[in-house]
Amino acid sequence: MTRLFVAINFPPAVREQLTEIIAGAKKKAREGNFTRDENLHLTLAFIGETERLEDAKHAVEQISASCFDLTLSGFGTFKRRDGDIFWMGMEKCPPLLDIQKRLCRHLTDCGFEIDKRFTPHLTLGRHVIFQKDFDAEAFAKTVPPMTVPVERISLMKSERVNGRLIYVETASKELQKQSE
Ligand code: 2AM
Repeated sequence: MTRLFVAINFPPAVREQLTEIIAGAKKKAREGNFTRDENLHLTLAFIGETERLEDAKHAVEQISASCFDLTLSGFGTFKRRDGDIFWMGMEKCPPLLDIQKRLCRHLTDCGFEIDKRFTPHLTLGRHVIFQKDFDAEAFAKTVPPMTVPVERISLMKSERVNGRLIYVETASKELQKQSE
């Protein structure tokens, strides 16, 4: 069985900036498991445990869409009993919603059960407990929005190696350049 998900990965320069943001957030946190630089991604669809890697590859490779820009902006938390999920948000992006919807359709057509609800977010930390005075809105004012070109989507394998979470790209689809 392989644990799979489809994601947008970010170029090193963007991950570097995100890692700086995480360093700032860490200072305001009492506890937290913050995302390592190489694991920063935006999940488009979670497939979960499957033996049908080839079908998943096929669904991802079928996607035909154009490159687009995504603007990362704002922060928030999903409340959890064992510490919150801390995330960076993004500005409204119709091409992102469109590609996510089409991807879910391809995966469903291939027989995968996919949760179609999509709350676009980039997870920066899990099990995070912030100091009482942490204010996500005030924190957001210290971080300018960041525009990122999206040129491919990736089928990712999630593995634990010696207790460490590792994500490996197993297939990808290049998006079309606007001029093509
Ligand atoms: P997230 O961090 O963007 O919330 C790989 O495990 C990725 O798949 C995670 O980063 C998570 O995305 C998403 N994921 C993991 N488990 C999930 C689940 N049970 N349902 C939906 N998405 C999940």
